[in-house]
Amino acid sequence: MKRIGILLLAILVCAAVSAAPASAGNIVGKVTYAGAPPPAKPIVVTKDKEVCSRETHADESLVVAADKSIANVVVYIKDAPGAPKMAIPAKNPELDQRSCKFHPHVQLIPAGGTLDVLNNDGILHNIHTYPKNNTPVNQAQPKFKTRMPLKFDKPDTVKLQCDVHTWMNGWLIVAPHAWYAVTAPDGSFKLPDVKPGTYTVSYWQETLGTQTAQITVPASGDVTANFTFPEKK
Ligand SMILES: [Cu+2]
Repeated sequence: MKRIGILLLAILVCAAVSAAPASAGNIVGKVTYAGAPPPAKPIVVTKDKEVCSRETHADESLVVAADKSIANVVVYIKDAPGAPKMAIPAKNPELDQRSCKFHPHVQLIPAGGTLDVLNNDGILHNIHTYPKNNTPVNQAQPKFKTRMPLKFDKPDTVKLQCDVHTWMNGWLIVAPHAWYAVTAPDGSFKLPDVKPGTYTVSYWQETLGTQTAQITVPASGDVTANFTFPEKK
C-alpha cells in the first residue's frame, strides 16, 4: 500500500513538472581581450574641420578598456529555431552622424526594421552601405535632409561608410531574432529570455572576427557566460 502511495506521488510530481510552462533565462556576461589593451589610434580630420573637430576622433575598430573589456562585440545565437523575433520598436532606431562620426559605432536593429540616419551637422554626408543580403545604399545626405529612413528587410551584417569623410565608418547588425546583443563599453551583454537548452553562442568583433562557445541555459534562472578573445597577432 505504501509503495503504491509513493508511486502515485511520483506520478503526480512528474505530471506537475511536465505541465509547468517552459521557462526562459538570460545569458549574461562580459567580453574581454586576452592581450594588453591596444592604444587608441587618433584619426586626423582632413575635411570640414570646423564641424568635424567638435569631437575628438579615434579609430574604433577595436575599443578595449583598461580592464580589458571590449565594447561593440555582437553576441548572438546563430542556430536558434525556438527564438522569438526581435520586436520592431515603435520609434525607429537612429544612427546619428554627429561631428563627422557615426553614433553608435555598432548598432542592432530587427530584420524588417527601419534605421533613421540623422544629419544635424549642417554639412554634406553620404551614407554608403556594404550589405551581404540587403540592397546596397549609396546616398548623399545634404545638410537640409536631417533624417533619412533606411529599411533593412533581411538579416545581415552591414558595414557603413561616409564617402565624404573617409574616416567615418560603423556597422549595422540586422538581427533575425531576439537573441542578439551588443556589448556596452564595460564589455557586458545580455541575451534576453533564452529558452532552456544547450546553444552555440557566437561573438563577433569587427577586427577580431568570430569565436564560439557552448552554453547551457538551465530550466530556470540566468546563466553567466564570460568570453575572452585571444590576442590579435
Ligand atoms: Cu560624412
